[in-house]
Amino acid sequence: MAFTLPQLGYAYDALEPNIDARTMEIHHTKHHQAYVTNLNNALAGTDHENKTIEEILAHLDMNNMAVRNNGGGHWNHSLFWEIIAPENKGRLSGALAQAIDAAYGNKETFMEKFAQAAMTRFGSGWAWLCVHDGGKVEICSSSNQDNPLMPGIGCGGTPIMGLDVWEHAYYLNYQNRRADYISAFWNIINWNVVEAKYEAFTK
Ligand code: MN3
Repeated sequence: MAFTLPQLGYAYDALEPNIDARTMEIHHTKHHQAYVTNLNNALAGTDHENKTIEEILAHLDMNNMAVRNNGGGHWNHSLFWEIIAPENKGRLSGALAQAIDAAYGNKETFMEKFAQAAMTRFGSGWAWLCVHDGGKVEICSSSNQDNPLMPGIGCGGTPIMGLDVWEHAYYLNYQNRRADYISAFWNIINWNVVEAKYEAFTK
């Protein structure tokens, strides 16, 4: 089964002014589509062809750059589209809020640390909020299209929230102002989805 580009649950212009319509359209139809196409090409005829993307990433040969870059790209963007929404949906609450308080003291400190991880990722990459077995949460970041599901990335756990800090995610609207893009991200998080992912992992 070839991988396919997931549909978004909102229109390209629905996230404005936080993320502009042109960025969303190019990001989805060009960048993410290219990861899907290139991943399918890289897997064609191999014994990975019928595996889930999570299985592929968990047992990835990190020297296989085509699958590493494009498999990561496909998984990362699929998560990203899911955890953003035209306006904040829900609020940080429940078991996830408790886990964040346990790890970082309070929501404000968590947001600062997450923004710092996104800001200090040099070049292209992602900032993550991950959940570990037992429910502990951890912020980390990784470069390019790597993610914590891959072997040896160094920030274990399963991402339940991710922020794309590649320039292609923000440059048209924000140019070099990554900090402003990160601030805007807090306006469009779908906390209901992030919390549901936390609860699905820990139940
Ligand atoms: Mn991207």
